[in-house]
Amino acid sequence: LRSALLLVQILKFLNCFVSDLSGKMFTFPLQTKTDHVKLITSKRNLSAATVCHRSFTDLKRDHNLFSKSTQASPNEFLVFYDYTNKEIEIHLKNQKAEYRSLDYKPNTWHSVCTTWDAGSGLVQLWFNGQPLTRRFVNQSNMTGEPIIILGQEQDSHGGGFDINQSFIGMMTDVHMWDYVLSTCEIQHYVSELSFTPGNVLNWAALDFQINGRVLIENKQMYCQ
Ligand SMILES: *[C@@H]1O[C@H](CO)[C@@H](O)[C@H](O)[C@H]1NC(C)=O
Ligand SMILES: *[C@@H]1O[C@H](CO)[C@@H](O)[C@H](O)[C@H]1NC(C)=O
Ligand SMILES: *[C@@H]1O[C@H](CO)[C@@H](O)[C@H](O)[C@H]1NC(C)=O
Ligand SMILES: *[C@@H]1O[C@H](CO)[C@@H](O)[C@H](O)[C@H]1NC(C)=O
Ligand SMILES: [Ca+2]
Repeated sequence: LRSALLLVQILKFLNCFVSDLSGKMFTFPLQTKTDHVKLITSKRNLSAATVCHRSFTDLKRDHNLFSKSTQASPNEFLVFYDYTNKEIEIHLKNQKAEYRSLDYKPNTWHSVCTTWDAGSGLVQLWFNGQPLTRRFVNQSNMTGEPIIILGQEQDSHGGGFDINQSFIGMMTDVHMWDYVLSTCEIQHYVSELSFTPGNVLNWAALDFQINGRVLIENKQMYCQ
């Protein structure tokens, strides 16, 4: 028992634990060019993907929402808010799909789901449960060793952070699947009903490392 406890201590120290973050959120309270959370997955070679997350911020500048890089492509899969153009951009390698006319209110939770399929080349953003126009990007499978980061945007594989693109606020319910979710599944995710958790990243069994001042807190609910 003593050695088991020691092992737990060591694993906690190394921050390499698979945790159930249900009901929790990451709080990014500081503007830095360093603080971030790295999400770890063993999945490689995706021919399709869906990424969903909820975020809350009052930033009046560009910021990263989800940054997945490989050695070959720092923007292999990037969900980015461009403040100048008031748009959410989905970058896939060297191409992007731009989504404007969004009611991206500050100090409000927004759920964002992005689907992509290499076969059809179609990308689609779902903003607070509303499906937006499907766009075409001509990219092949995602291959290679990924680094997935919340809180900072990668200009190089695992680095190249820009303080003016950092995320300040709260994030929760980050999931990634290696297929395109059905309309029903996305609606269940958005409504916080039961859905099949991500098989690439699963918020309820998340393998992650915190770097810097990022806190794990309970989601703030209304007092019942
Ligand atoms: C992923 O793809 C790369 C290159 O296409 C290949 O070398 C590697 O074996 C593949 N890995 C898996 C787990 O399929
Ligand atoms: C992309 O991945 C799918 C599924 O893993 C595989 O069937 C297909 O051959 C891959 N395509 C290329 C061009 O590697
Ligand atoms: C997609 O890219 C491939 C390889 O670069 C090219 O052969 C093909 O014509 C492109 N398809 C479209 C619709 O742009
Ligand atoms: C970040 O933005 C501030 C305010 O616009 C600017 O003064 C500063 O030079 C920028 N820093 C970097 C590293 O781009
Ligand atoms: Ca950047």
